[in-house]
Amino acid sequence: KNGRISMRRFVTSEVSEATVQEALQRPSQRSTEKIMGIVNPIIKAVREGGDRALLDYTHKFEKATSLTTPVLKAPFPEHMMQLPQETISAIDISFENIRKFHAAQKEDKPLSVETMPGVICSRFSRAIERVGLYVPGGTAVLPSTALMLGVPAMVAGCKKIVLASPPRSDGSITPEIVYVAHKVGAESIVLAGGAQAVAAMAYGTESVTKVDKILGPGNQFVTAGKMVVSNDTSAGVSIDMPAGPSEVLVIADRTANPAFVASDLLSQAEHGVDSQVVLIAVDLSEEQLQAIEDELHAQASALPRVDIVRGSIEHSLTLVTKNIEEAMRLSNDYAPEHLILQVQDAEKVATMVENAGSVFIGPWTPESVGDYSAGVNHSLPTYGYAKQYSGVNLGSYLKHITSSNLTAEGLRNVGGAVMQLAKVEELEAHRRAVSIRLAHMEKMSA
Ligand code: HSO
Ligand code: ZN
Repeated sequence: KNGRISMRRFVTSEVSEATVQEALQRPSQRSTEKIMGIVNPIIKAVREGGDRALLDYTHKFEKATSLTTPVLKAPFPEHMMQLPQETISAIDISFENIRKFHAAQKEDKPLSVETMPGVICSRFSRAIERVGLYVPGGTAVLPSTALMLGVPAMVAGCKKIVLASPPRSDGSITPEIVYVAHKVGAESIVLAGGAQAVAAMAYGTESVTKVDKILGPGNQFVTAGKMVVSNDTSAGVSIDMPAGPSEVLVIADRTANPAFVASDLLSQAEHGVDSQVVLIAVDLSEEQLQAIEDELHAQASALPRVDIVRGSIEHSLTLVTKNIEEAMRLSNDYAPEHLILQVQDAEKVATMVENAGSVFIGPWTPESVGDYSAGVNHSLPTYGYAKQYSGVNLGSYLKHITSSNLTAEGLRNVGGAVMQLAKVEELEAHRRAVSIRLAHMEKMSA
């Protein structure tokens, strides 16, 4: 329990590629079958029993037995968002930076292309009308997650923003979350967590507004709940992305400050015992590796959450590579949620990134700035899903709608291709929808 806090270490040139790959395997999640066995009945109960079932679960799981209504409707009472001035300004600064960065993701005008003379294809976007934003409870309160999910919803123009977060055992909700809900213009806060909160937002209850999309991180029950409801066509709800434990991969070379490197590894490690922490050390000497390990132990020992850190550091590792190319190859293969580059010419190295949720460039950019206040989103793909998913962004709250608009000339230009393909597919009505118009044009001009 009091032993040295240290990571396993592999020098890639001294072990097989298989060993490296094995070491980089994420620990497998608890069997989905078992989780589904718990989650499915909860979802069914809330879908059928509405508020009553939702409240029962909150009484049971959150121990919030005094809670008599599962929803807090806006306008939220002042006394529920009383906060120290420092916290208010910190939230306000972060809110503004996140707002700016996500507002910049708006297209200034619908895109429009004339693919052939008279054939105009356009695309415009509309906000998803109702979104449900899940803000996890658990070992830490996360008002920053409310910001990361709520601000882009506000910027996108979603008409109904519903927040859900498990209440404390006295039935209350952290004032920081209420304040953020107020700032983003949320219509309500669902005082519930887990799969029951997800089900309530997916199907709606007497007092919970049904939503069109559910976003936000959560534990395995929340994630499983999101998968179930998004697969139920009768719910008509989509989700942001699959979620797993949070991760960071730090690439450090000889120019990196060992104390900075250790502090970044630890800020991820303190999230939870299942957090993934990987260090790729590029051509570091034994002394430099030792310096990082000493820092890691010393800094970790002084942390309030040292027990959680111990748990996550246990399954974390250092890979020592020969050069930055090898490091980037391993990183792209791992596809980390967060990638921190503490290397020479970090900006140039960033151009080599193929797979990552969010990248933190250079010595003055700890992940924490992105977690809270820089403006980038912290709701990111984990578990290797950075290979095919983007983190939450403005587009997560929009649908893109396309339109075509042809002139008579346009139809004359493209009609031949359409009719020929319709013929190939033996869809005569398709072909005639064009030929009937072309014939009409001819008649008119005759
Ligand atoms: N690093 C977490 C986000 C977070 N950090 C919230 C602090 N609070 C996942 O990206
Ligand atoms: Zn974090």
